[in-house]
Amino acid sequence: MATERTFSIIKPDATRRNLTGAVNAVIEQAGLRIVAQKRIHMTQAQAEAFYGVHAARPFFRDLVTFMISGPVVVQVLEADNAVARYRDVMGATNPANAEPGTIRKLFAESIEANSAHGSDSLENAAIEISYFFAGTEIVG
Ligand code: IDP
Ligand code: MG
Repeated sequence: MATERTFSIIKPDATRRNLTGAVNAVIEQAGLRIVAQKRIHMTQAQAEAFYGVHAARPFFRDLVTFMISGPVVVQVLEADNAVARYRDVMGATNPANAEPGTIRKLFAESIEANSAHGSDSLENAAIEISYFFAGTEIVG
């Protein structure tokens, strides 16, 4: 299996509850390496661009408002099969449907405030990583 990099966000509901370390422990225990990480407060323009694919969805406005409601931690995660592996580690979008032990089952407050973002494809991972990180900030 090929080594991949995926993009992760620890969302404002998790940073607000001081869960950055707890989420990172789940990530690391699953064998994903955190090869870049920084805490930022997204601007409205950044959040709108990042979630642009969802612009037509009914929850888009609320999602952008939520994502700029507090700081987030943006990360690059590296592992064999990192994209699919991190989707598994996060669990289903709706925490009610997430498997036990996943980040969303453990920590999410709701389908919106669901504690984590993870890229859905290798192609989107590269786009999302380059949106927030310079190559020199990623140390594998
Ligand atoms: P994903 O994060 O599991 O990939 P997406 O469908 O890409 O899920 O949705 C992006 C984000 O939008 C979700 O993580 C969640 O925060 C929010 N979201 C998705 N569906 C809903 C919904 O039905 N109501 C409110 N927020 C939603
Ligand atoms: Mg998605």
